[in-house]
Amino acid sequence: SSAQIGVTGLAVMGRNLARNFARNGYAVAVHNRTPARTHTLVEEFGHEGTFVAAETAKEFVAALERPRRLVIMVKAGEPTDAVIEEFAPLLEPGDMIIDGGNAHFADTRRREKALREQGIHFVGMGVSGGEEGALHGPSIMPGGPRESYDSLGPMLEKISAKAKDGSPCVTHVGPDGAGHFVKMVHNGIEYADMQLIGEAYQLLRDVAGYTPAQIAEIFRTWNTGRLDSYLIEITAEVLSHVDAATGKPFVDVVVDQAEQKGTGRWTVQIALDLGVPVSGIAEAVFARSLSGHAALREASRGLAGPKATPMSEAEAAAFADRVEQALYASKIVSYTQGFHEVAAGSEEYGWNIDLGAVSAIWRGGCIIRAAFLDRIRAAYDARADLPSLLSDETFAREIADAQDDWREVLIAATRQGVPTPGFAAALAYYDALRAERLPAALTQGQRDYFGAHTYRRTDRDGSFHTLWGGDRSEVSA
Ligand code: NBP
Repeated sequence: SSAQIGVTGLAVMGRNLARNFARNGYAVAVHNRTPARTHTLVEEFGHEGTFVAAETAKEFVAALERPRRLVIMVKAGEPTDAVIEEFAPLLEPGDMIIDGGNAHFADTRRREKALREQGIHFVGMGVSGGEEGALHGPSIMPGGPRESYDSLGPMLEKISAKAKDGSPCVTHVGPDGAGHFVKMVHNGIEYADMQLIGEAYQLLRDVAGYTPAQIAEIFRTWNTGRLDSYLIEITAEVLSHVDAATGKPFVDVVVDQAEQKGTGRWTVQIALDLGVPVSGIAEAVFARSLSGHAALREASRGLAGPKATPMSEAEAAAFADRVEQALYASKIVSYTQGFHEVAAGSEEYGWNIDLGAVSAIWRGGCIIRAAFLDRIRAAYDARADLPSLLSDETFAREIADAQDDWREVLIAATRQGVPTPGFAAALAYYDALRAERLPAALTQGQRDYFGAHTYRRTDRDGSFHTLWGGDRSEVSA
């Protein structure tokens, strides 16, 4: 028993995570259901560090020093349960199972509870950054029992991405499913970011008339400012790429139907359960789903749209600046919504999640890494119980400065018939939150009319009902 950590499940993610541990000086036991993967790993990368190849579950467990730390990196869902069932009987109290897959946090809660009864520490660990991140440093979101972090944390801190200030992009997020919950919301925010960037691209193309190559340059410029982020950077790369076979912009030869694996959808489903308005994330999920309805889109091709009005060069340049403002303001709103969901999940499940720490570990390694997250961290550092990111003075001021352009962009989009569900949902959320009065008062009146659902009054405590079918007098309910 010589390995400090073990990884089972050696597809792209597991293999790279195992190599990352080994490159950082840890002896790593490696195992995979199909042993060929294990041998390939050791043959190809054995020189990078100390690997202990195990063919069977027994060998694997025997290779680990105690308390054992066993990382599972298999397909989420049933395979994870299968692996836990195989290994748990071989473990002893105090040992640790760490699930680095994209598990649903409810599954993580169930598994943590079952394993706790056997004295095994179960750590649901969100990992972001794709295969490159797994190898060079991902953002890591471990949940599970606090004490497991005492021994696991330092190892994770070593292999994780580092933020610009050098701090590791990992923290103990909270008990049981907290880590996977936060990873889920990370992915939801990622969907929203990608949708907003997509809308910006489409506006620059269809309203301003720029080519993909010109838009790539615009994104490159944006990436030197407050939008500086991994997603903006790769957007410029994708837009400037030319298809070798046709000589056309790559983006024009790709089928425009976006796929999804499910974490964005979960974010919205859970938000609905928690009653958190994540309209921007929901629009991003729906936009992908709409894009995939090929037959429906085909059937709708001939529907009427507005007449196109081309822009002059000067108008286009001014419009591009406005789009940057709209994108930035919408981004603030989607992060506001995402952090609201994390706060609501934390409250519902008693996780006590530190929102500032969450934004700090997203600064490096993960897909949504961005300079922007430093500002979110600063906002929560200044006030840990911030009711919403929009209540932070800096963000409020930035939106105040951006809002005229944001509205202009949506007017232009509407006039030219360019769909901008993300920008529009973000602005509607902003306007609704700041509104003095909402039509919800009318909704309450309607509900009371048809269903005697009662309402509260602005001037007195209590619940009331109007006798709509009678003399319309009011009674206390
Ligand atoms: P996959 O999700 O493609 O899973 C393949 C691995 O699962 C192989 O090692 C396979 O073993 C193993 N496996 C399966 Br499938 N069923 C099994 C079973 N019943 N018992 C034991 N092993 C089983 O791998 P991945 O893309 O490396 O992702 C691993 C995890 O990391 C997933 O949960 C994924 O959602 C998550 N994740 C992925 C990314 C990413 O960018 N790809 C990012 C973040 C998180 P075999 O070799 O014997 O078939």
